[in-house]
Amino acid sequence: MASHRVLITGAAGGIGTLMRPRLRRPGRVLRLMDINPIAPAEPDEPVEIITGSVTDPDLVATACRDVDAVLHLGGISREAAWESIMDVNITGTRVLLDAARAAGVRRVVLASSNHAVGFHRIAEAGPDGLPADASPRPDTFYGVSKLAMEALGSLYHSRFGLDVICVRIGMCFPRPWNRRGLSLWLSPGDAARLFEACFTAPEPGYRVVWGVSDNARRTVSLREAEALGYRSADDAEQFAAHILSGEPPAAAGDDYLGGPFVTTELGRPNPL
Ligand code: 15L
Repeated sequence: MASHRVLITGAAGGIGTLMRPRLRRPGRVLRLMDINPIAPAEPDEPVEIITGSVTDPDLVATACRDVDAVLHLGGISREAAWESIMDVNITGTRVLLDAARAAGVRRVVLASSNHAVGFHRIAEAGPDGLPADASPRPDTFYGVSKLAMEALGSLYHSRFGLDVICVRIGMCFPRPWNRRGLSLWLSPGDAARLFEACFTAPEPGYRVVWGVSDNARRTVSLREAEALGYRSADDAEQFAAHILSGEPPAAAGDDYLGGPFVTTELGRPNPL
């Protein structure tokens, strides 16, 4: 599918900032939207900037106009009070999908999270890693919102035929920084490769895939993402010696995919 204009919500956030240079393509315009300030366009950088909330239907309708694909990163990216999670992550996703449908956008990529299934035990993940169709096991209100996001994506696919791909992101940072990261890291380069596969896969319909690099200690499956055309080029193992030399031997939630999120207090912002 041609992606001449791609809307990225949450463009000023951690992953949005990492993706901005990496999703640049000849002939493509990136439309960047965030409630927080977005760095202005570099000379000759083909970007359009929209400031405001994903919960604002009029603004999101404008943002979706003449767009080929949406990468929906906008939202709260950790545990928070139920009301704000519900408003920004759940209502925001519904507003986005509704605007995309009304504007005739063909494809939407939703940033889901490992915390949708954070209460799965790593030991039960199986030899290929936990599959993307593992049962819902949220670890926080945040995790619940990511399941709701996936459910909304399914609904808008079934009702209106939108292609919707939900990417359960592991940990997308410039480099892994703790033991969990050795299994769940999604390198910025791999994130761009995966999102590009999501934009270009022919007729994906509705999918849920894992978003991680092909880490030696990977605990989740890459089969579903590879079926879309994704090929990881990175592995967190190069950081293992450094990380393991500095980290205490055991941490809360170590047995679970969601790690420390499984013990965090519900509704209270947790450290990332
Ligand atoms: C997430 O879903 C968060 O968005 C990210 O900031 C990390 O905290 C990550 O999960 C994690 O599992 O550590």
